This record gives sequence, structure tokens and C-alpha cells, in this order.
Amino acid sequence: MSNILVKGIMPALVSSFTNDGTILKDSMKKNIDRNYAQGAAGFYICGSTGEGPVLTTAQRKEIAECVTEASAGRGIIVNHVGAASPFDAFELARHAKDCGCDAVSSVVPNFYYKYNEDEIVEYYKRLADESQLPVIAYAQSLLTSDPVSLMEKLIKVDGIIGVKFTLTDFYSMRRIKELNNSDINVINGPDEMLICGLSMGADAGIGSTYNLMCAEYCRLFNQFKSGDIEGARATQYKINKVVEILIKYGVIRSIKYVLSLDGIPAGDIAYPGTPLTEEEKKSLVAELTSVGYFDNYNK
Ligand code: MN9
Repeated sequence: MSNILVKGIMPALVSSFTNDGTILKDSMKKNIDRNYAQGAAGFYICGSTGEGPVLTTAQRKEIAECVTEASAGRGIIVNHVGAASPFDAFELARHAKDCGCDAVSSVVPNFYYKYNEDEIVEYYKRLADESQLPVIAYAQSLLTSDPVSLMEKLIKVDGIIGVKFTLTDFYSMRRIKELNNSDINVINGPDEMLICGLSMGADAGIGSTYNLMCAEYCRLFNQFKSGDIEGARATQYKINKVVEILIKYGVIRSIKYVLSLDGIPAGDIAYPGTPLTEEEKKSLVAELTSVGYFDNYNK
């Protein structure tokens, strides 16, 4: 039986909340519906885009419950449970199972102390035991060991099914995809290089900017899968005009502001983060308008 759970485009869902602790459930539900209408295959929640690691465990549980309820089986929900304390991560992982998530994911344990590969393997193994859900590791800049050698070990552990690969070394991505007779979920992380990940065998993409352009990412994915590589390239280049602007103003704060223009008020940036100033809002909108964002994307 294949372990490929995640195929297609999964927005790393923005978490809507206010800094007094309130989760804005209606806003989250609207965003979920909009993304499904555009073709999302599910959502990755409470990761860096979802600001999970800086929210409280109680808030993270409330978000997971809100998302699984709103998603209502329409797609796959991967809950990122990584936290400064592994025991908070395990608690969130058990809760993820209870509230109907399909898989959990986590960054490597990383707070100050740099853990060695065996310690990292032990952490993911226990995460699989505690959650009783499939586990997707997360290779990104916090990872201090070699991603290929780590995944060689992790894919042998019961319950660990793959990796969200937010690095730009696509040679390593390919080597990971060839492990376990390619029965391993490899998910592309950098939105602006989705086509590179797909070229090296990624099964899916997870990304922050998908919240604003899910339809474009789905188009790119489908073009690539149907062999229309020129079309996929053109879509990636079009997407990147917007990604470049979002990076310039700050990805999460910009996405939250643009969502609010679309009737999805996503609330605050997690404390102590600050929202865009009025001036920044104006110039962000001017730049997005100049590349046609409001007319030619998100359709
Ligand atoms: O995982 C995100 N990476 C991080 C996905 O948050 C570290 C991406 O979606 C980026 O935000 C995006 C913009 O650079 O590619």
C-alpha cells in the first residue's frame, strides 16, 4: 500500500486571531472555503505561516478543532505541532488525533541546544507513538544535520511518512524522494520554487502565499502534471511577481492585510509582531496593483 498521503496544493493556513487570545473562527472558515473552492487539497496548520510556535497550546488546540470542523473531510489536514517543549508537541499531537487531523508534522527540536541525529530520530519516533498519526518531518533552516541522512533513518521508523522540504537544495530533495522505493511523501516548501520541487519529484506543495493565490498554484501543479512545462513555467513566473512583493513587506503581515481586503479579516500578527503601517499598506496595494494582482490572480 502506498504511503503517499499528500498530493497537490496545500496552503499553510494563516491563523486568524487577536492578541487578546481570541481565535477568529469565522475568518478561518471563510479562508478555508475560499481555498477549497480554488482547488486546495487540504491545509497545513500552525506552522510558521500559521504562527503556531508562538501561540499558546490552548490556542493551537482551538485552531485545530476549528479547522477540522470547517474542513469537514474535504481535504487532508496536517497539523504542525512543533513547540519549544517536546512535551507540548506531544500533547498537541495527541489532541490532533482526537480532533480528526490526518497527520502531524514538526520542525526538529531546536531550542538553543543543537540535537544530534539520533536525538532527532528519537523525537520523531516518539511523536509517531504519541500521536498515532502519520508524521511528516520538516527540513528547513533549523535543521543542523544532513537532510538526506536524517530521512534515511526516519523513513525506516513506523509512522513516519515523509518530509516537508523547505530548503533550496533540490539535489538533496531528489535523493530523499528516491528513498524507500520512492514511497515517501516529499512536499515542496519554497513557494517561489514550486516548479523546481515538482521537477525533482515533489508530490505536493505547502506554502504561505498559497493563501492569496491558491488557484494559480493549482494551475501550476496541473500544468506540470499534464506535461505542459512551458505553461507551468509561465505560471510560476507570474506567481513570483507577487511573492517578491510579499517578501519585501513581510510575508505573514502582508498576507493578513490582503486577506482583510478580500473580506477575510485575519486579525493581528502574533505578539510582539506589528502590522503594516498605513503607508506600507498603501504602497503594498500599489505594487500589487501594478502587477495585476487584484484583476488577474485568485480567479
Ligand atoms: O513553508 C514557507 N516557508 C517558511 C513554507 O515559512 C519558512 C514558504 O511558503 C515561504 O513563506 C514562501 C515565501 O518565501 O516561500
